[in-house]
Amino acid sequence: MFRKLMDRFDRLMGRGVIDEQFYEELEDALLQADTHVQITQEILAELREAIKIEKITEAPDIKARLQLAIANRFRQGDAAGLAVNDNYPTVYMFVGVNGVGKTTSIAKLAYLLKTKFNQSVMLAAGDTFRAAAIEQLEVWGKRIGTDIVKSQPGADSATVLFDAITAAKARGAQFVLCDTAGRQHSKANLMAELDKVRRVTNKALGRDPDEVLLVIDANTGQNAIRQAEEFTKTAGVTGLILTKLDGTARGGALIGIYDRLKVPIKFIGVGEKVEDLRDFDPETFAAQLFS
Ligand SMILES: Nc1nc2c(ncn2[C@@H]2O[C@H](COP(=O)(O)OP(=O)(O)O)[C@@H](O)[C@H]2O)c(=O)[nH]1
Ligand SMILES: [Mg+2]
Repeated sequence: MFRKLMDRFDRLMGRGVIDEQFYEELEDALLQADTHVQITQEILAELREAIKIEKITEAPDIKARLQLAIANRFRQGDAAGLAVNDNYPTVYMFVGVNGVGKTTSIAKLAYLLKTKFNQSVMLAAGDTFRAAAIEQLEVWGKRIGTDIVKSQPGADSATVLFDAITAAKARGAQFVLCDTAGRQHSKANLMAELDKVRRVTNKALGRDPDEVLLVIDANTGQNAIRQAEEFTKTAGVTGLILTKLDGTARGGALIGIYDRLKVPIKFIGVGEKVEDLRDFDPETFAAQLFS
């Protein structure tokens, strides 16, 4: 993701001096990767200070220190993992705008829960907006071997989720993963509908969904942050899933996302296959940004 940034960094280091031009070009490179202006300033300030105090002079050390400065902005306290409720089923709702990877992420998580943790999973085809969306989830369900609760296209999404939770209770399924229709965060009525879905979930479950996971396409740059802000305000988002990190040059926007939203990143998506879901770990993540 930061290949370009690093190429530039290497060229800069080839000049052999750490001067104002070095910092200016580094600033430019960070901004081009869509890093927030203020975060860019923080990273540069940390790097300047470290170079001075720790007396760093060698290029590889400066590079490592830059990576650390970036990794430091991905730290999110002790927010790792997903909430699991002993009172079955644990319910996760997936929200986000169209095409970000909600349905694919549901398939990936279902696969992970099933294969790695040996849990029984129920899928809820809550994206009733298009017939293709229901079919897509069905195909994944068959492939992974999980039950699915669905309805007709155009049916009430909240009802599907209610039925899925009820069915999961009856069958003793441990997890319900709820798909929802893509929503533009700017449309107030759709956001209100999302709130209704949440309330219905509450009715069927006796509590809020255990996680409301906002799926964000890492390629959307600063717009990803705006989506996240809006959804966090309206949909009670508890965690983020960042997708398509396998092909983005704009991931800089994600640096410092926790500082701004206080919503932790739970998983990252690195491809289109069910195996392509990874835990989020700041250090590993920051290291990958440079590979
Ligand atoms: N390369 C890549 N593609 C992804 C990833 N996650 C989802 N996609 C693709 O993005 C497209 C939209 O995904 P989908 O799950 O249907 O999005 P939804 O509209 O939010 O449900 C599909 O072609 C997926 O295969 C990812 O992590 N990496
Ligand atoms: Mg979908």
